[in-house]
Amino acid sequence: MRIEHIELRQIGLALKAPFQTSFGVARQRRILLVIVEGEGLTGYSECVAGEGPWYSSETVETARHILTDFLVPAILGKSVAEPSELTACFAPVRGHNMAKAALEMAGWDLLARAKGVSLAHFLGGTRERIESGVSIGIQPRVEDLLARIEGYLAQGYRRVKIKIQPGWDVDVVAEIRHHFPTIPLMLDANSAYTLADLPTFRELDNYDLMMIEQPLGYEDIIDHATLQRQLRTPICLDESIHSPEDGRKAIESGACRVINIKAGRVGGLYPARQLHDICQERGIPVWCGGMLETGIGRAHNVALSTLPNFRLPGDVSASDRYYAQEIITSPFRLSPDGTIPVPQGPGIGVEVDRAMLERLTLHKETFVGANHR
Ligand code: OSB
Ligand code: MG
Repeated sequence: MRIEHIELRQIGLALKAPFQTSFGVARQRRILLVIVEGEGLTGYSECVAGEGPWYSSETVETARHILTDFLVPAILGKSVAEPSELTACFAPVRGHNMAKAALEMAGWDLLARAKGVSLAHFLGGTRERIESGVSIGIQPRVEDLLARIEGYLAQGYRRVKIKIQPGWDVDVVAEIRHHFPTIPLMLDANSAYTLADLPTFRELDNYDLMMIEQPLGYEDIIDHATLQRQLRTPICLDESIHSPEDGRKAIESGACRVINIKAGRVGGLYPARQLHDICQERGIPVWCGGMLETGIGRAHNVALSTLPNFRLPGDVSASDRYYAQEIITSPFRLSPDGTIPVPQGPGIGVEVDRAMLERLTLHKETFVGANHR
């Protein structure tokens, strides 16, 4: 497959409701999409970098810079037969995993379409439906959180994750458990705590939680291992795992018993699958994280979640979870049993609504390979 044309397109979308985590509040999103063309086919992906460097050091602007000046030139006009070749082309660039992943994932979509197979099948996935969980941000009041949980459970979601931060933790969890004693419940701290908060974690340990996600530093492994030794509740790492090797080291040092896999965080679907395999070989279950994706990023997450060691419901919720407007023509819907069907068409298996895309576009840049108009 010759990479003939690459487009970087930024769209603006309003969240249905503000999404608050320990690192900030999102209301309005600016999202960078990557559209790759070759041999009459088109591949799509979504960069998960945020507007500001709060979840990780990358932003929409750093991703745009790295893509424009380094990653696009590394593959434009070249022939690519396998996705692993993209990973190899990007390897000289240190860091910037979200920028790399965006282009790599568009490449996977394009190559799957060229083979006429679904992305899930191309990845080696084994599921036709994926189990869906929901992530709920910090709310103004506990009553608001309880109402939201009730609403999502009624829709069928199989697992509830709530965001926590100092001051919004033990009391909130106690209140949830009072109203919902047995729901599969987990917490995500997004690195808001330190080992000095051990007493808080000891209390949280009593609430039958599925796991606590990323309690400590965003690049830490050592302190997480210290914390995990003192808790029954499994620790799940998100921010700290930037590569398959990070996963191996975290598991070997006892820093976690579960890993959240986001292709954007580890540099693409190829490294995401390697991380999945490393976890599987070591008996560590994984689940697919989310980054408030539109239908395009969601489609990639659904495909990734079909790999066999995605054994826990992920943060891959229905398309209507975050946005009123949709950029794919058949949005992902939750079945009453709390699963989402995996699209079977070629590539990501969903069609992009080009008219809607145009309407939402804030900025667009295109790159054309040599010997091609
Ligand atoms: O830590 O998993 C996270 C959203 C933005 C940044 C980081 C995270 C999240 C979520 C939402 O938890 C997951 C989703 O897309 O539903
Ligand atoms: Mg997280």
